[in-house]
Amino acid sequence: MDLNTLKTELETLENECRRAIAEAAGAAALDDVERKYLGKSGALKGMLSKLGSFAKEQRAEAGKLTNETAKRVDAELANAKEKAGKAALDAALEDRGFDITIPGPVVRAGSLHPLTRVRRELEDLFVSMGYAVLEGPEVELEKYNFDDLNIPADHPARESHDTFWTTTPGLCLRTHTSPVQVRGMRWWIDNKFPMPMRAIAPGRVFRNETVDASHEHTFHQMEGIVIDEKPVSIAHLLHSMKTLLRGIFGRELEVRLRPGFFPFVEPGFELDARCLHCEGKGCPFCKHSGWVELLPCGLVHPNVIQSGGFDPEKHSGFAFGLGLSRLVCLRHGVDDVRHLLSGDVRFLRSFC
Ligand code: FA5
Repeated sequence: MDLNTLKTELETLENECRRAIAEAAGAAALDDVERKYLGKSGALKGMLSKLGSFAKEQRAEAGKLTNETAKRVDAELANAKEKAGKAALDAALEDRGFDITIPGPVVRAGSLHPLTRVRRELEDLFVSMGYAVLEGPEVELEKYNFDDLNIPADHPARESHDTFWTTTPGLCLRTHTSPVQVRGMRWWIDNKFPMPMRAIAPGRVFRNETVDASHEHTFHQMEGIVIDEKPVSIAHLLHSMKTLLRGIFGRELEVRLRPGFFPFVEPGFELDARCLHCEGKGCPFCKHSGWVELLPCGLVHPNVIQSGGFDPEKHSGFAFGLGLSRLVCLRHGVDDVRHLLSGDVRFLRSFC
């Protein structure tokens, strides 16, 4: 074969291909065309087998002509396939009555629960003051929840905590975060951490009590404890409580301190904050008293220091048990503590 004959044959084949492509209806038909002309045993591949019949000096030119034809047909085919794909999509969309002008569904971003936010803020604040953040178990031994906290077996404080007992004797759902006081002291000593010991322990607590706007059966507290070899006074305690409230509310809150009784502190105090819902006028949240019981605290009782493994002759300290759930309500204007763990998305969305 000579080059002119090859050119004519290629031209005829290319025209035939273009016609076949133009006539093919849809992607499947185009696949058939591809197989017939460009496939392994297709017509254009067959042309390459004829190259052996060319004189040596013409062989390169003949190969080039054949490849160029194959490339043009390939491009034509790719173009046709793209158009067929688009046409198929348009037809499918048309069929389903799809309207691209209708706005899509709104994707709502989630956000952190206000309790989580306030807890993290408090953790940052206390960590910046050198406190460690500790955790304790929610299912707690009676020993840590009561005995080691200087609460005698027949003490009314056990009743007032309305404990959820498990079927295992001596095991309950913790009624407060105070068990972490003793656990924390032991952990501090075991790890030979330097004094003073400063720690907070935020967490969930449980009480079997009648619920109302300011009382939930499941709520959050944050324990705080400082133990030092140097004498720790009520002035240290008050300074820390004021720093805590200023850090959370960004301003001085009106607070009042009154004597409070907890067997694990001596002396003990109740720090109340002026109710922000009613500005002190009285509402269901503050039980119409104008004040919200927020932050009981006191100097750690020597018996508790002893249970923790420190020597009460040489060590002293203070502790507090912040009502985290109530604090979140006060800060965010939530007038009923039961909203916090209700799982109601309308409530949660108001914090997005
Ligand atoms: C205690 O739980 C003590 N362990 C606190 C403490 C720690 C005192 C260290 C001294 C030293 P109380 O039962 O008062 O104390 O609870 C502490 C705070 O938790 C309350 O001031 C209140 O803000 C909050 N709280 C108590 N009961 C509920 C409840 N049912 N629902 C929501 N918050 C509550």
